[in-house]
Amino acid sequence: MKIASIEAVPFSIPLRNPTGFAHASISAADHVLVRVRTDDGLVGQAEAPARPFTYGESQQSIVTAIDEWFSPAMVGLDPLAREVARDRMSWLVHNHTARGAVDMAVWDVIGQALGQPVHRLLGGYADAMSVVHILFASSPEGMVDEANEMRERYGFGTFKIKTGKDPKVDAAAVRTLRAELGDDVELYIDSNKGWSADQAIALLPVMEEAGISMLEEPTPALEPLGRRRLAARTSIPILGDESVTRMGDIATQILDDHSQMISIKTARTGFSESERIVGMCEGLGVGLAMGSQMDGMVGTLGTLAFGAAFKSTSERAGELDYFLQLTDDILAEPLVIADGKMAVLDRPGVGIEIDEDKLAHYRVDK
Ligand code: MUC
Ligand code: MG
Repeated sequence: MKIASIEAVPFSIPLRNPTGFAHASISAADHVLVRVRTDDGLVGQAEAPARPFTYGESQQSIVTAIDEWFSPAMVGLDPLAREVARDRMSWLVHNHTARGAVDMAVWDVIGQALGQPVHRLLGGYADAMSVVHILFASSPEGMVDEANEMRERYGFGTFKIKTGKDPKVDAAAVRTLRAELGDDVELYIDSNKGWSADQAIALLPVMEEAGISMLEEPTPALEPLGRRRLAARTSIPILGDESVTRMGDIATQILDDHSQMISIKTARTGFSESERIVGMCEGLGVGLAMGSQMDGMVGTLGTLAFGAAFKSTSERAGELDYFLQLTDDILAEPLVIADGKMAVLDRPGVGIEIDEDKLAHYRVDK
């Protein structure tokens, strides 16, 4: 079996409401469906989300990177030669989500070829994951209403509060959510690097009082001393996300004590690189969380397959619900969240089945 071609299909699905966070906002899911075809007729698939503010990639740059670099590097390769694939793709610098999607689509092929779900091939630890609901910044009261509605409808027990714009508003949101939701829900914050170290330090009493479990990207990663100063003043672990995208960055962040936990996003490190990150973090005694790159349903299936595979990635709730923000999706069968959990699919590969009519409708290249 050989990889015969790789196709990159850009598509765009409007969001129900614009998603805003510290420095950016999006109003549509501008994603790319990556399809790896083999000479014996298998098709592996994955989703690459364009996130210019995080990785400097656009929908067009993802398509170009795949057409011009990743595809020539991979065509002709045996999909099972994973280490050769990893080596070839590692020389194509940056382009995180393009590389991540090609890697996941190759794993989808491998699962189909072996007749096994990818979550089993990777580790097969859990058959479901708890799901986090992300509360994007609105008024504190608006967030409470949303959290209560989502808890009622889907059974969520963990909420991530998007912060990082205005420390006063952030403090009010954290206090109000804890007071209104009670002590039996887990709350953590994600500032997308929006606070200065001094602002974050001044907010620590509020975070500690409210029992916030993790501080995700509180301050700019490119100011390592500020981050280390913050970390030294709190027992709440700092969860490294967009500042820790590669193995070397992760090692540096952990050893310099800028991050005490690591977010794994399969959208940016695929399955192959993410698997190594799991091993490195376990060895260093650092906890893991499955993050979302604001994935649609196809990307969410990748996060779920990977997160459920390992003990250390399935123990805490994963960010598996961003697709609820999209007005529609290209996955044929909608994903289900019940009692705060999402169950793995028991199908060969990642289990992605695309609704071709919807893809034809939302694709932006034809
Ligand atoms: C998150 O966890 O930060 C927002 C920006 C980004 O890169 O990912 C999202 C969610
Ligand atoms: Mg984040």
